[in-house]
Amino acid sequence: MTLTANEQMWSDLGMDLKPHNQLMNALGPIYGEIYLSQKNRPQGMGFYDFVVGDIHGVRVNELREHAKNGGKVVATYCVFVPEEFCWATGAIPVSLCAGTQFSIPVAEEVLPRNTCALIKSSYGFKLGRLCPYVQVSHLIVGETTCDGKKKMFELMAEQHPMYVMEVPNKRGPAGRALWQQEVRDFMARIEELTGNKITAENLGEAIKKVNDRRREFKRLSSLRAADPAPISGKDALLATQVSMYDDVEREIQMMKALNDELEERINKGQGVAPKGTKRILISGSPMALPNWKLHHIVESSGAVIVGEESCTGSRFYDELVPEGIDNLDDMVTALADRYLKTNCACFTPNCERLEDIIRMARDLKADGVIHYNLQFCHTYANEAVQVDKALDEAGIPLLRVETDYSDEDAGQLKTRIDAFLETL
Ligand code: BJ8
Repeated sequence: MTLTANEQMWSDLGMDLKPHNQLMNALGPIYGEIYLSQKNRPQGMGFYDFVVGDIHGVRVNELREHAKNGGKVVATYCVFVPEEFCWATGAIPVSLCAGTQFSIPVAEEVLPRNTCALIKSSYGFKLGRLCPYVQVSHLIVGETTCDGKKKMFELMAEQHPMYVMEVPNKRGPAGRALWQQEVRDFMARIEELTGNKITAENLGEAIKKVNDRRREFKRLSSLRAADPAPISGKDALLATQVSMYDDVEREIQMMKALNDELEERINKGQGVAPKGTKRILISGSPMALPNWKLHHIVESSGAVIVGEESCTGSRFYDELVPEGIDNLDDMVTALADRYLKTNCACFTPNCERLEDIIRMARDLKADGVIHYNLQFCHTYANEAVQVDKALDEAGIPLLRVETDYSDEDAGQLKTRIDAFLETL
């Protein structure tokens, strides 16, 4: 049988071609139904359609070429991992997909079924040899954010070179000291992997670049405050998901062009849904590519999503690393402090997240918030009780949903979301 160029590449990367082809064949129609069926999309989304159209091809090929030329690829699962060290040393960081039901059955042969879908999907991609980004990477970086993840990483270490960063549970002086050391240890590990030294100069450049991408995402977020909304929540989510594994400079360009176009649309009063459409803020667990389930249901019910308080949303871009520091040690300290501001439910207490949700709901003029919880994620499920209380006090309507990646509960979710939208 003759292999296509992509199939040859996947085969060279040691992937299991048969199930992988099934995954690729399934993705096209799903994308068509969820994304391409939308009306009034910004032209700037054409780039993201192109990326998803060859999701395991063109970018993987770039990474492979980079590796052939002696470069390193560092795969990550969490926004706690400081990607700046990778860019500074010429390594390429890629955030791994963990958002599909497809990779879960193989994971459930090993992991307990009552584990969160994100963990099972991540593990299944490696175990089933279904993800070329995992295969092409020289190192996977995990973190101790939740118990399920850290135990899964021990198993994954049997399959792939792993490095795990310890994230503290509290942000006090002891937690900060631990994190400062963890960040420095990770920096040393990246220097060792790449054979390149981190200097004030190359780190300063990397900080500026990643901040520039964050600035474009912050700009996108503020543009989404317009009514009518200039872009759907689905499209904004997709741009975020893709930029987590794409080249940082290309993303700055693409996002800038998209934002310029959205600004024009706002000036002309154009949007993706009529003025006055119900506006929803999503808050909670991250939605790793290609998890578009909740956004699709909400927007198919006639509302528009205007923001995501999530690691595939504001937690990815809100905080900038301070620039203009010329001493390497101070630079690393400032960088570590920036990452410690990630308001993940793994922290106790995590009051800052409650403040973020309320601020975002107000800034984006959301009519209501949907709290998204991946089933079996205890940190977010328990924190949702406090989110409920804080939003109640702030007079912001909230719906709490708990789901996974399967379609089994889609009908039931839609009924609940329709009912919630009616009350707004
Ligand atoms: S900084 S949210 S990306 S840890 S959903 S695996 S917590 S059981 S993903 Fe996360 Fe980093 Fe925090 Fe963000 Fe565990 Fe919960 Fe699953 Fe989770």
